[in-house]
Amino acid sequence: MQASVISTTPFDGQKPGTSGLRKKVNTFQQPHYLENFVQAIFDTQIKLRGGTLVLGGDGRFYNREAIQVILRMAAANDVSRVLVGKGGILSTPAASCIIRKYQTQGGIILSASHNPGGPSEDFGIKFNIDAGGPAPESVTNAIYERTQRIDQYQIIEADPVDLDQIGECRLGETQVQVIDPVADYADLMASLFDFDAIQALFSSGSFRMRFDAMHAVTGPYAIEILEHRLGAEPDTVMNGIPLEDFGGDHPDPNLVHAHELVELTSGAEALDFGAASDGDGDRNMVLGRDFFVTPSDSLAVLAANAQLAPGYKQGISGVARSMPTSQAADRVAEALGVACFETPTGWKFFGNLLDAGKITLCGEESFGTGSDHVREKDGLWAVLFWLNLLAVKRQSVAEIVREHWRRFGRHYYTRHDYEGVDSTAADGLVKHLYILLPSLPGQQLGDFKVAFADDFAYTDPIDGSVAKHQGIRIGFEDGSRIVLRLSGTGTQGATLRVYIEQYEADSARHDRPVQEALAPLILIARELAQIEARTGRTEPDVIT
Ligand code: VG1
Ligand code: CO
Repeated sequence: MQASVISTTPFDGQKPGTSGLRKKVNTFQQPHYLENFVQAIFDTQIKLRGGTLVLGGDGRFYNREAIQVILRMAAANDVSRVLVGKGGILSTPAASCIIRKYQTQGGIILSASHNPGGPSEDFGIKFNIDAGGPAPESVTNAIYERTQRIDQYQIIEADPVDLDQIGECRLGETQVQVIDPVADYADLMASLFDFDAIQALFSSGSFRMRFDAMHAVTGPYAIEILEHRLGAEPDTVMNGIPLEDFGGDHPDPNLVHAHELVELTSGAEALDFGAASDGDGDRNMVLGRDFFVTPSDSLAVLAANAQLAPGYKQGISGVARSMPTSQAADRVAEALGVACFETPTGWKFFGNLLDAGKITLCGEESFGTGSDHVREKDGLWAVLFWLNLLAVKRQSVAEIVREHWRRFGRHYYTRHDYEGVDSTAADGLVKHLYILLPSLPGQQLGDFKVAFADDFAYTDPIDGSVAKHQGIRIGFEDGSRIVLRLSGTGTQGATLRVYIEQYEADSARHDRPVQEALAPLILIARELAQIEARTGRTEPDVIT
């Protein structure tokens, strides 16, 4: 079949952010917009010619149309085989699993993750390399550069592929396989966790849980694993049917957007365990009875208890956390005598460390936790890890975390997000801080003395690549920190994220309300950054 060569001109701003290219749906719907970006992937990722591509998305609005376009472009660009998820749907961690398991040359994932979906909401696309992880900056920069010069793309004319039937078909010379990714992913989970112990916990009759799939991609995976393989009660999975608009909500597993689950785990009738994941299934939130596990703590607890899960019984080689994530994991690494790495925000920075075997576990404060089993953060994996701990320890979530704090101390932690801020004001705020930074060390701010203040840069220990301007860190002598950075996943204006952390060794002081415990540092951050004066905001939009 002859491929058509279509003339095109570059679009501004096709630069991937923290995790791929994310824009409003109507931006992607412009003629040639998606095609230009996809052609830039094929032009720069030459291993895909003659190779195998994994393709799927989180099922949001425009997913199906985009899949059909990418399939016809893959055929025109000599990709020999495409593995596409049934219905065009693949969770991000399942895509990573499939890329690795079938030794493919990479994958294209269509997702805007936790951002809302629908005709006037968000869409996204990203490329994952053959190791299964999000493309490193060298690759995303090459793709971006190509989008700035692109003048044509290739596509074949063909009828749409039936995405709803498992099976094979040909599109030109390209073999398209519609696969059921749930089984491969579930098998991987069964190889890592003690399914017998979790099954026994579920059948004990004394344990009640819910998993909130938030009408996003994990529903089918969670139903198969939790209800079918592990014998959890039917209806353990709530909002389990993926919808194009996620039921009109933000598929963002935090205390604000997963409030239904929060209510189920609070009060007299509270469940023992609640968990949720996001639009594309890579994030997780873990709740106990009247208890919220901060993602930074979750990473630390999993690291400290890793050997209780069969997949990690040999122990861990090291851990990594993104820079704004609390230092709770650092203390565990120190106790275990393993390395702890501090990387910029975004999962792509963990890839080399995982590939080199330097780390086994990694995580981000933004509800992301994962390990070397795939190269993405993995929501259900984290939930199963917690279930494995609960089943083996026979303690409540709160008991496990409190015991952890008694041993390692507590890192009080919060993140304040100011969304949809005027971009010029946000840039001005960051510039103001850059100017302030050199004068801060040694200064006394309230009860806190500044130990260091910098514009975080990271040199990858494996390939020596350098990532600059990854956020502003202000560290105090007692180990407390204020971190500020602008989001790289938003689609409207700027989002300012302010991260606050304070260490408390004394277990008599581990039960304070978080916002109260951190109030002095929160105030210092607001004043230093002149948040109100520069953005007009007196309160954050989201507090996690
Ligand atoms: C946010 C989080 C970051 C995460 C990224 C992608 O990025 O802070 O930790 O890796 O989202 O997560 P930003 O630049 O908006 O702060 V997901 O679940 O969107 O793939
Ligand atoms: Co996500």
